[in-house]
Amino acid sequence: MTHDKIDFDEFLESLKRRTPGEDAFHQAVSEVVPDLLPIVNDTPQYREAAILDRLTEPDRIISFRVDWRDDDNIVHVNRGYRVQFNSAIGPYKGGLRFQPSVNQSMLKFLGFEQIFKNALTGLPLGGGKGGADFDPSGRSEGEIMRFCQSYMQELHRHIGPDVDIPAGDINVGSREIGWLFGTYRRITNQVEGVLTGKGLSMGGAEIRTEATGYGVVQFLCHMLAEQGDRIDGKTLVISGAGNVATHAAELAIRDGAKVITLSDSNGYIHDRNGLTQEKIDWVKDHKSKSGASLEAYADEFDATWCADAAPWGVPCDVALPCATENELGKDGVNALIDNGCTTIVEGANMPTTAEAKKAIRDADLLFGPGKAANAGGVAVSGLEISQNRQRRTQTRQELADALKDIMQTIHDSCAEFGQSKAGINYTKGANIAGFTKVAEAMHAEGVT
Ligand code: NDP
Ligand code: 2IT
Repeated sequence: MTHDKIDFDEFLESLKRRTPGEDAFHQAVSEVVPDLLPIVNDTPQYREAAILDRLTEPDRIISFRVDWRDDDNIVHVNRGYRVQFNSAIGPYKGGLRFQPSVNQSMLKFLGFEQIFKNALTGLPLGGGKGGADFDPSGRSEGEIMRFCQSYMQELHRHIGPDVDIPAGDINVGSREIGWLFGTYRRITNQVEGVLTGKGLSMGGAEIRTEATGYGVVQFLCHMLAEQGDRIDGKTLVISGAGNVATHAAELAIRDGAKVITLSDSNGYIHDRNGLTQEKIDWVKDHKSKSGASLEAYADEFDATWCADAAPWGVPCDVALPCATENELGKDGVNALIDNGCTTIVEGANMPTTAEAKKAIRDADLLFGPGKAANAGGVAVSGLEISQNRQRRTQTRQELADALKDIMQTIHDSCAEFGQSKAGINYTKGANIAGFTKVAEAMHAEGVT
């Protein structure tokens, strides 16, 4: 039993000793724990219950072999994972990512962030994340489907509508969720809402596809409104060309902003005329083809292609990093500031490096953290679970209204918990608002 106050450096050193080499996980913990320490150190029962040690150790990590045959009948072996991080407030919930760089550290960072994000939605959802080091790029539909089927052949043992409910993430969209869901149904003979992000024909929720990107822009609008400002007339630089980026661009344009970039792992396009709905639809269609590069946009429309680069040097008012973790470093932030950017809102999970965050704080930029700003996706996933359990469907309008309400509530909770004389610290607000809910539940259930 320890009642000692916790020192951050000692806490981090001990975590690093126990989890060597898990840099992304250490980064995520380092960004959250300093905001929580004042509360934990002032609450003896949290220290006595070792809340922080328990919150930074996953409930369990499942890792397994995934065998599959390519179109030439050659057998491949990948590693699949599910990190079931914390279920104090509800079943594990979080996406699946298929990317060659997937490893345990990456999924622990994502699962850890998901605990706070899910708590912020106000829905009873615990935190989890999963995926595999499988590279779908350049693979045929048949190959990706066989991979999904093989992955679910093991995963089905560990999930369930009251246990763990996965969804999509990078390279896992409604097509892959359909194959995963179909395999689960065939193996278990249960038609349960055990995955979210399903197509509408399988009980998916309207607006789930759009929800993350739309929610990011709604969160941005609330942040601007708090400053007496508005999105219309603003110029936006967005990274990514996937689910989050294209839907953020879509709503931003509808709200009167001008979006001038998108990017992928090959480079970025700079469209000085601004994206339109027609151009975004083209991007969605083009990027749905396995391995397609955004470079073709520059030939299709009047735009510049910048290979092997990120869009942070392009002048703008607002930047929305919506591709992947650590895509925006200190130099990128400084370039954005030099070119007039005043606001950064994270669409991706942890897209800004620790150094970049310091540069953002030093320059006093308006900053929206991913765990709050991109929570719209998992929030609508939560609504999809409810509608599946009740065997009903909600209309697009009902779900769109619910998403709007949830993003407003998340903004207001962050503003309340992050309020200071210097203004709102949204990161601190998100960390504390999410933590408070989870810590109360963890404390209430006791320790064995
Ligand atoms: P998608 O797979 O739909 O799109 C990912 C995009 O990011 C693609 O344009 C991809 O380019 C680009 N990208 C991926 N890796 C890199 C890299 N290393 N460098 C540069 N670009 C890269 O994923 P999502 O849009 O769903 O996810 C984007 C981010 O948002 C992730 O951080 C995810 O965790 C987060 N997120 C997603 C949610 C969702 O509902 N989908 C919910 C909340 C957060 P390319 O096509 O070349 O690979
Ligand atoms: O990072 C995320 O919040 C997601 N990938 C969505 C998770 C979900 O369960 O909808």
